[in-house]
Amino acid sequence: MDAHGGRLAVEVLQSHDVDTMFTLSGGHLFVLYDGAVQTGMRLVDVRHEQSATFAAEGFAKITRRLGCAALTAGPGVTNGVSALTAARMNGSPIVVLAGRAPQGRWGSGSLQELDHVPIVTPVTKTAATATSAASIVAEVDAACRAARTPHRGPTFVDIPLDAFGPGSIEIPAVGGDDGFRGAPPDTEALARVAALVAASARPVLVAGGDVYWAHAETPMREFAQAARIAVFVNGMGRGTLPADHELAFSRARSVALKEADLVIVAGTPLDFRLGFGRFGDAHVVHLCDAVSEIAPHAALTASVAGDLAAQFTALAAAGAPPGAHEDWIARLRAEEQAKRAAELPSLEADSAPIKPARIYGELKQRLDRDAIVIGDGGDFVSYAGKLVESYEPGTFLDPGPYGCLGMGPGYALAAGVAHPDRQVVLLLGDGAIGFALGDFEALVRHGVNVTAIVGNNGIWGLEKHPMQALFGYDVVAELSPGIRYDKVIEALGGHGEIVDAPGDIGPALDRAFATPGVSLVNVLTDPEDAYPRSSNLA
Ligand SMILES: Cc1ncc(C[n+]2csc(CCOP(=O)(O)OP(=O)(O)O)c2C)c(N)n1
Ligand SMILES: [Mg+2]
Repeated sequence: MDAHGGRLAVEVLQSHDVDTMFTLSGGHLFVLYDGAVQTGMRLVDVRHEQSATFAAEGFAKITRRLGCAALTAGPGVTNGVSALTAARMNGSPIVVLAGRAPQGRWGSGSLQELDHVPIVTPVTKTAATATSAASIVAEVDAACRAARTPHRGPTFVDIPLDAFGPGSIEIPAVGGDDGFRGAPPDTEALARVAALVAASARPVLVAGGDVYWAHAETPMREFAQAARIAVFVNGMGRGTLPADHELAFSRARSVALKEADLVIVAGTPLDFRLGFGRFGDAHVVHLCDAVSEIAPHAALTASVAGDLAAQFTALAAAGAPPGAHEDWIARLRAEEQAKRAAELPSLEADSAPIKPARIYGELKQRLDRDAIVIGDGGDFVSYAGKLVESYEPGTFLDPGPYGCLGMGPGYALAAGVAHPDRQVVLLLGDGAIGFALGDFEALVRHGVNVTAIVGNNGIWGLEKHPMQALFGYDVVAELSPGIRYDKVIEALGGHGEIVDAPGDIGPALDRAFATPGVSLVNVLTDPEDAYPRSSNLA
């Protein structure tokens, strides 16, 4: 087609099913915006490029489609680096396009002149500069393909101001699946895993984000059912098996991983969240979407790389001897039920100041099955990870292993844009809210339905309590107590409430859910309450 480079870039994105671009304005991007306007690409603008990039990642996480952000040259790109890194660690498929100072005058000191590629190369799958209209088409198409191909991740293309010149170029066709599902797995390796399952007495499956990205939740469930295997989920794996499925467990995790004789970890790294892959005497199997993801540091009995849906389909066909694992499942169910019974009082606690668990006791009663819950904070969000149940894929979003605070408003914007008809709940620590507070203006302006809840303990709780435990004192962990974040949201055009009594939480949440647009319930919580955790900096 005959068009300028901005339009060509957008047409390529659209051929990869991208319909939304998150951005913050900059003159280096005007031609790209013109391309978006010409073609009906939705532009959603924010107040900080970190939020634009997190919104692109959140959009990908929620929709399992490519996310896209456009960042202006120089500071726009460097502001996006933390979010790009998070997307890399999460294997989230996003394409980040950027402006760039003109190549014709490179080195003369143009405004915002910076070579971004060496900066983003370590935190992206691919990073390149497009140097002409033809190169824009080729590079943006390659970036989309690389981002979508397992193991997925962020890609980057910057476009110099003087490379947008018109061209007459064909947009490459994206045919069917086009290999984006990953390579067919090795059938012999799968047969070894099936034999381990058949020989095991106490097997456990841990399913993570790549099961979700691979759309493998149905074959995963069929495998779990056929092999009668207990399932735990983490990260974006949450909801791939509904929390109320008879084989879904969460509270029994430490017992399960300690006593298992076989631990199959699928679609998630054997990182600090999984004790780096050391599970007592168990055989450890790592099922990955690509060879690059197989843990190099763990003592693996077996590993398989390739399309996770195909892996589970093959394993489901093998099944397991009838009755082989029932005692084990009953043992875990008893543990699960005992732990859940023990936590019930905290969900109803009437103590003042408010304990964070009580907030979740109230929230759980009000969440729809498909509510999208986003957690951005320390201890307050750790409670959410434990107490909020996920019933559908793509409904619980946290920062992932990179742990970057400040992703919440960007993710919430993406959720609100992608699913205007669903509950979107944004859980924030009072420390975390400071990173992207300005982007509540973007949430209000774009008219998304988001209910934010702040666990306001006046401290960086996840840092203060561990430093106390390690050093006997703490520094730089205090925030001003009782800040009226509810009034900030009112000033920005949303609905705000402050709550300091346990009995008022529920009614405030009801009003917040009933109010269209952005609401924020600012709950003053007990700074003495520390989330019980065994390690902090693993
Ligand atoms: C960008 C970034 N900076 C710092 C940290 C370190 N950090 C992790 S949790 C935390 C405390 C969070 O405090 P808050 O959001 O108030 O939640 P609380 O623990 O008090 O519930 C900090 C500072 C981080 N993970 N990310
Ligand atoms: Mg706090």
